[in-house]
Amino acid sequence: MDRTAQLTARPTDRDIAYDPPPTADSPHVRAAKVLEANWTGASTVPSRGLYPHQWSWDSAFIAIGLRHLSPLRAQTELETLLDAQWGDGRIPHIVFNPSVPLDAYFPSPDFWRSSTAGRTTGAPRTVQTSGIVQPPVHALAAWLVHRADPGLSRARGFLARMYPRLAAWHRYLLHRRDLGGAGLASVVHPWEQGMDNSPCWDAPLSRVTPAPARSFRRADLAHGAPEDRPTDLDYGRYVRLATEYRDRGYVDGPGQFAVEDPAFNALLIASEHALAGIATELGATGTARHARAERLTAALIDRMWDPAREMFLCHDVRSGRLIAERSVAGLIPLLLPTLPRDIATALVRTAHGPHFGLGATTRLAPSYDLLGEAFDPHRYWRGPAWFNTNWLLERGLRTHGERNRADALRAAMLDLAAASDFAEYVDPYTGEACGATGFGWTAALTLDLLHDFEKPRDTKGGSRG
Ligand code: 9WN
Repeated sequence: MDRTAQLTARPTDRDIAYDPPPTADSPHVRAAKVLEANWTGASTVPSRGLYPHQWSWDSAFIAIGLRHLSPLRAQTELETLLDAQWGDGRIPHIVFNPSVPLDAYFPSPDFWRSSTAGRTTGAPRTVQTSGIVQPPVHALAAWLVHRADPGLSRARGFLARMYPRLAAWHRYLLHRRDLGGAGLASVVHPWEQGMDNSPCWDAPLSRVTPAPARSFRRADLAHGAPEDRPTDLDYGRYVRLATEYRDRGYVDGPGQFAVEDPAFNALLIASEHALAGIATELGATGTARHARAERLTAALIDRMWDPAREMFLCHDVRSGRLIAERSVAGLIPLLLPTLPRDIATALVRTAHGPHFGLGATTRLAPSYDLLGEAFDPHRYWRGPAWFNTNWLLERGLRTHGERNRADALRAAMLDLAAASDFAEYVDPYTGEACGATGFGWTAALTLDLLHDFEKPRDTKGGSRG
């Protein structure tokens, strides 16, 4: 199997071939209802209350699930996001819905001021966006969406329109964001990596002077449990970093915060393999992209692999040191098909060992080290389990032949997603629902996991491709 196929292939060898057909209250129907309720006509919000706009990596995961309901809507989801791409190639982390009141989410468009502050970096004029990015899951999503209905995709010229934009996005990350000089992409804000409040950011953030709490008004505390959300001090630092970036016109260069993260870079590499597949589908050759993905994999290992902890760590570009915190981000490179066997085996061991507890103490992989000092099973990205990271781990386990472990993780995800009413995140030990319910990517990735069970088993091609 070639590398793109390996990355996107779904299991063909499960013991259970059929699931009962969907009924009114089956997880399939309930997940579809969540996506219906969160659909705005051109894209899907992560959550109607807490996150009422379009988010970048959420949309990529949502498209991956949506393709099973409506390949057209899945294509539209990605097209809407990429319509807001900046001239320098960046895909913004939020695309604002102009009909949502400004005070529904902070920071709102009047904070980012993309069309004015981002003028020199090519921010779009007609749509308001944030100025930072999120993990590059998009090429992988576009490829999976295409494969759900290649006829429709070809008829609409979906990949032909996506390819140059996705290529520009990767170019932006690999050039403008190579702040460490190792060929890997850096994030310049914790929101960019997607795991906002991870203890990995505590050390680099401690160097940032917080913006005064009275200078901004948070909207997130009105939803869910305020004690689970980041503190005002954390928000002060998030605001300071975003303000400084905005005030220098969103031009990339040395700032106060620059971190190379293993999950962000692994997703970039996985997406580079997917871009190779897209290039081939469009009649070009994917060889150079596969080769680049392999070089990036080698750089990731060289720069971030910690043989003693048997996982990847974040690299703080400002201090030049690895950040000694175990986050689920350090397991996500398992997704990569060309990871050396010994590293893949070590990652599987770590995921199932005392720090993450899979198959033993936890139901899903926690976002952070169970034994870490900062661990808290309910606090945002400091311990709870998210469905997108577990979905990536499930793929990684399957990619490296860990079929039984992947099946167990998949079963636990399906169980907890439905039982938690498609929660944003759950307590990793008990599965208790936390944050918003009716969360977009939880519903979408549930559909993706379920998809296999609703079709006769295809013993040759795989059905979740
Ligand atoms: C900031 C939308 C996003 C996710 C992130 C998650 C959270 C935002 C916030 O919600 O971040 O981007 O306000 O906390 O951490 O992963 O994309 O679901």
